[in-house]
Amino acid sequence: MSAHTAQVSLTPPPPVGGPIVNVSATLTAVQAEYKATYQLPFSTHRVFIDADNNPNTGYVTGPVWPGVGADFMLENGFLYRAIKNGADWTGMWQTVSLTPSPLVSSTNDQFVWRIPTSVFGALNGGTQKLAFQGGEPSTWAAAYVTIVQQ
Ligand SMILES: [Ca+2]
Repeated sequence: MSAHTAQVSLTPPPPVGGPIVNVSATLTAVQAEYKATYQLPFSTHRVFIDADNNPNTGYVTGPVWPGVGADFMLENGFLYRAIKNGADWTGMWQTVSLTPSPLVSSTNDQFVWRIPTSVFGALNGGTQKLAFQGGEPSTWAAAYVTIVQQ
């Protein structure tokens, strides 16, 4: 037996690639699909959707993502619509009733949401800017994603 003592770390290493990885999305005239793998045990899994690609409308996700004005937000099994503009979370979101749930899978921590493109209505500008977030504590994907309707 060695006289030396070993230093044992009880802190797990950070997840490889970051806490939120494999981020992707597609938008067609019929359906929008959003995917991300959340590698930490977050209780909330969110996608902020700037449907009109206008940072001045919807929820301003800055200071991390000042370029995103999220008109919609997916959170776990629900879709919400921003009913005002700016960075004030209070009173920002109204539930959009969808059946079935927009969350179609969370197997192996890969979250897949699908929603009909029609829910974006007049806010569908054909280009969306997306910010993926987990919480709490608030943790953002390494980069936001821009998608163009196919
Ligand atoms: Ca917007």
